[in-house]
Amino acid sequence: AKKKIEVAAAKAEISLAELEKYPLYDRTCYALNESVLHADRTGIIAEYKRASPSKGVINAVSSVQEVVKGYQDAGASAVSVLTDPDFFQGSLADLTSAREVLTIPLLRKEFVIDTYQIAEAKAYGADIILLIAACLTSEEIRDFSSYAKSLGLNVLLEVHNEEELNRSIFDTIDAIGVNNRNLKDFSVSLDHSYDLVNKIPDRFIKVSESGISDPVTIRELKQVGYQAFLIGENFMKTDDPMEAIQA
Ligand code: IGP
Repeated sequence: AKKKIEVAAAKAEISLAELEKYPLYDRTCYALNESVLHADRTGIIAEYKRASPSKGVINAVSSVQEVVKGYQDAGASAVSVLTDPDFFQGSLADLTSAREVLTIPLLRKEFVIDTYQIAEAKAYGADIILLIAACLTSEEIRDFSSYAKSLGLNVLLEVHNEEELNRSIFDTIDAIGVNNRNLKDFSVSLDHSYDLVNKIPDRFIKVSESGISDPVTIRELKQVGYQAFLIGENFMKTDDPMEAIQA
C-alpha cells in the first residue's frame, strides 16, 4: 500500500507529505453509524450532484453550501459530495466548501482506486470514503479500508450483487450500501436492495443507494432492514430539498 501511495503522489501535484500538513487532515471524523442511528435524524445521506453520466446536467445553479446546509437543517444524517470532475462536474473544492458548513458526516463520493485518494479525502474534509466493489479486488478493499480506518475515516462499501458482497466483507468496513443502479448500463431496480438485505451481516449499517424518489419507498426499505438511504437526483431537482426530505 505504501508503494502505491508513493507512485500516486509522484503523479499528483500535491505530495502525500504536503497533504498530511493540511489543517483538516488532523481533524477527528464524525462517526457515520452514530449519525445514522441518531434519534433526531432521518438516516438519509443526501447527495450534492450537479450532473451525472446517465442524466446529464441535473442542477448546475444551486451552490454547494446552500444545498448541503439545507440537507443538514432538514435532518440528513450525512451528506455526500461528488468530487469527480469529468462525469459529475464535482471537485475537491466542493468537498471543502461542504465541510465548512456541516456538523454531520461528509462522504467523498469518488471512484477510489488508489490510497492517495483516501489521504486526499481526509485532507479536504471528508469523514467517509466510498469503496465500490465493482471497481476493486478483494485485496484492494481490504487494504484501502484498513488504510482509511488508520486515518480515522468511516468506510462505506458499495455492492450491486451477491458475488460482490461475499468477496468484500472486512471488519474495517462500517457500512454496506446496495447500489440499485447498475454502473455499466445505468438501469435502476430497487430489487437489488430487497434481494441483498438479508445477506448483509447485521453488524454493518445497511444503506440503500440510488433511484429513491418517495417517502413510501423509504418506509418500505426501513421495514426490510435498511437504516440509511443515499439520495441525490431527487433532491437536486427540487427547489426545496427540505420539503422532499421531510415528506
Ligand atoms: C444517488 P440518485 O439516483 O438518488 O441520484 O443516486 C447515489 O446513490 C448515486 O449518485 C451513486 C453513485 C455511486 C455515483 C451511488 N453510487 C457511485 C457515482 C459513483
